[in-house]
Amino acid sequence: MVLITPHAAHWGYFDAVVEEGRVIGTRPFARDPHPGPLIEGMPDLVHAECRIDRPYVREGWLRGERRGSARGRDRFVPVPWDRAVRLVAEETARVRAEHGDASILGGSYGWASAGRFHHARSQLQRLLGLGGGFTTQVTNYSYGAGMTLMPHVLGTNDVVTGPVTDWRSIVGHARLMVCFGGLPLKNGLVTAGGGGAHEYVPLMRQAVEAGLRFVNVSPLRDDTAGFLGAEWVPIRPGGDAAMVLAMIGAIVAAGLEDRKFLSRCTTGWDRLRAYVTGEADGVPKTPEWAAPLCDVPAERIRALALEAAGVPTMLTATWSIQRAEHGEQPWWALVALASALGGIGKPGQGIAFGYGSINGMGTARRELPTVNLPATRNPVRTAIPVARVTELLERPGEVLRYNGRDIVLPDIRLVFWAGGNPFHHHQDLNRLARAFSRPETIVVSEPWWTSIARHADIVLPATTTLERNDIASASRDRFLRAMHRAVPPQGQARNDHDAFADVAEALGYRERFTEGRDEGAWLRHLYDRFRRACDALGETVPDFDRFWAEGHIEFAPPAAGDFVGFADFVADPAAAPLGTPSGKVELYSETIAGFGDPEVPGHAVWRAPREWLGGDVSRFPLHLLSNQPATRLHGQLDPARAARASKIEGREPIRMHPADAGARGLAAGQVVRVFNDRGAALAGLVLEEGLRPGVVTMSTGAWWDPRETEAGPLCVHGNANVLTRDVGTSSLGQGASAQSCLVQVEAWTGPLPEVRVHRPPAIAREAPAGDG
Ligand SMILES: Nc1nc2c(c(=O)[nH]1)N[C@H]1C(S)=C(S)[C@@H](COP(=O)(O)OP(=O)(O)OC[C@H]3O[C@@H](n4cnc5c(=O)[nH]c(N)nc54)[C@H](O)[C@@H]3O)O[C@H]1N2
Ligand SMILES: Nc1nc2c(c(=O)[nH]1)N[C@H]1C(S)=C(S)[C@@H](COP(=O)(O)OP(=O)(O)OC[C@H]3O[C@@H](n4cnc5c(=O)[nH]c(N)nc54)[C@H](O)[C@@H]3O)O[C@H]1N2
Ligand SMILES: [Mo]
Repeated sequence: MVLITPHAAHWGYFDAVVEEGRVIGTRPFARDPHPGPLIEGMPDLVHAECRIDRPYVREGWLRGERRGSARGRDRFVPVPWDRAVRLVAEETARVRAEHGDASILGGSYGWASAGRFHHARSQLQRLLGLGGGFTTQVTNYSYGAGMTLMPHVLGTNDVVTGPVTDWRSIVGHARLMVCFGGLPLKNGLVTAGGGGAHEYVPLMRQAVEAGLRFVNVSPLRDDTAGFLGAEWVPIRPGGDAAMVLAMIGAIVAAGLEDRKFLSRCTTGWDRLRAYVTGEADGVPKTPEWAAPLCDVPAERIRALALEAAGVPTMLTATWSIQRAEHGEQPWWALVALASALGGIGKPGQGIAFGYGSINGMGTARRELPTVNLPATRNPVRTAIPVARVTELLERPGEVLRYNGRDIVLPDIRLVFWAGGNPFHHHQDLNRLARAFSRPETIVVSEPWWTSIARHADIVLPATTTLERNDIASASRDRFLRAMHRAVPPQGQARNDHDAFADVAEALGYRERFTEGRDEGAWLRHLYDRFRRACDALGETVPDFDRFWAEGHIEFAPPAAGDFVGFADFVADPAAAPLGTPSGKVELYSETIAGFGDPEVPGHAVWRAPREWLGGDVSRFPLHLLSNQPATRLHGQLDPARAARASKIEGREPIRMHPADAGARGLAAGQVVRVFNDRGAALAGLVLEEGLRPGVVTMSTGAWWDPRETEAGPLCVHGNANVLTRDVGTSSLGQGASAQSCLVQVEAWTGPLPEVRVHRPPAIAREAPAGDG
């Protein structure tokens, strides 16, 4: 018998097709105007060979080998669930008692899966919060630098997270859209929390029909869809701030800055202007100054600036351009450019970040409540910016400077991760692995044998979403989805909530953790809260049973009226001030200047990154961009069909300009070694005309498969993060700076090592009962 059940993933809503207890296929959500192909990988995931079939404990850990041990290389010993639960409970209790609650790291950054009740990180933080607290992580890898900066500049992060000026407004009013980093279609495949509507392709087509001209300022031509007919400006990676400051310089030189807007709505223009004209430092930021930095011809920069000053212009940048050293600066400079153009708050104009970074940015929708597991209090106050995790483990007791504060790094003894993979998301993995040998115990909950599971001491096998009931709900989507359980738990996998409830029981607080509810009762409870919140806004939604039976709810988009970011503020800055100290757009921030870091002064500046093509390229002459994968979501779906089909000889593709390949005697389809002083990876060569020479791209997400070689550690599969540098964007944002990375590429001449990472690791025989 074939069963069809409603379900959802970050990569789209779908119906699961189930036969005899196995997921055999998927059908896209009927209401999705432009469903993506990644949902087709669901059967591969649920029934993957690399599912964790039961709980395990690392062999050496059982022998008492804790700090500085062979984590990541040891064998795993199968243990029964009750023993795994007891070990987790005893370890957390021991570490709390001996070292204090802050010595547990429970930040657990990561995307986990769609479905808001079984959201792994929320469940884990509930467990650890009720148990006494934990050191947590703030900000994110996506836009950590930008989200720390923007409250100083605009008093809000709406310009990054939304709501942003919507596409209807852009289509109706803009004539030019300048896109730093482009508007990559691949990024629109995913919606955090699961999305029912992929509307960006139809929306962009409307923009083309309306005659909007697009400019793609990016090293990669494909960052805008062919049908946009965009002009391609192949900028040097990391050069954006120079180009944008020079555009402001050209506008000022032509006397075209919008003085009325600048005086009504901004503060600090005089300071920025003095920097741009060179009065402040003797260096006028002209297009001729910027050209050798960003490697865009001066005339092109000037012409684009003057064009933007003459027609209604929308500016945007992807989140990626701030994921680089000094990544705060191009974003701040873009806010300044939008201010000089006077477009902020006007229909179809101004600035917003991320139209090309994720699905749902700029789709017309109403701001409605979402379904979420409410957070519990965390009694521990220590929080680190998420991307400083290696430093946290490396230098306990030392100080980390972040956003004007000094954070004293705690001494982490136990790490608990559920729903994220630092061996996917973090930079310089060889260094991270060394740092991960320092804690005494690592506990990981995972459905698959990902690299974080392989670096655990205690491994808890989690269900996938298809093995449980849940509700998908995303702030950037207009649907809400019932996620019906489609198949029984695979192997001994359990829901994070159930496993953690047992840990809570062993520690004496099951009732506080579950509040006496099981899965079904929780879903009703969360839905009812949501329904009441909708009621309060005058929005009627069906009761739980009807929602569950029908499979989804739709909130119709607003019938008319475009959303324009900052419209209220610009209409009357005194009546609707921004949340900045001055109430205006801060082109100069006294607060940031007061932090006293000469690298991050009070206004946007040009600062050259340490690794880029404008600097020393004698040893590593290629700039590596590790962008988001078209075939996956991060490390998720790497074992599924789309990602597998994209590999070359089983290796992750690296894209390179034919001229760079020719100079190295390399041919398409060949396996190459990509390397720098931090690490090396094998990859399969793809030649790409639409790539700026000197730049190579390798998408993130190939599971890390490290081997020791005479020349040092080698990832035989092609994980870009063995190459990236692990340093904060600056003392302000401390964001990830993965995009500032130089490498060299050469032919791989040795025998091809087997990629083993999609199979389970070495398993030892079952441990005799009683020890450990
Ligand atoms: N070089 C480079 N690195 C980057 C980036 C880059 O641009 N370049 N981008 C960064 C960005 S923006 C991000 S957001 C991060 C993403 O980094 P992550 O969010 O950490 O990556 P994912 O692979 O999505 O990790 C989610 C993990 O949760 C697990 N999981 C899924 N469902 C469940 C569940 O129900 N229970 C449990 N226990 N586990 C579950 C999955 O198997 C997966 O391993 O990567 C960052 N890293
Ligand atoms: N299919 C798919 N979609 C995703 C994700 C995924 O894993 N898979 N991840 C999601 C997540 S978590 C996030 S945070 C977003 C991230 O969204 P983004 O950060 O916007 O995505 P990226 O692909 O890293 O970068 C977009 C493009 O920016 C360009 N770029 C890089 N460096 C520079 C530079 O210095 N200057 C200029 N001008 N351009 C540059 C690159 O060519 C790259 O293709 O994507 C989301 N969407
Ligand atoms: Mo992200």
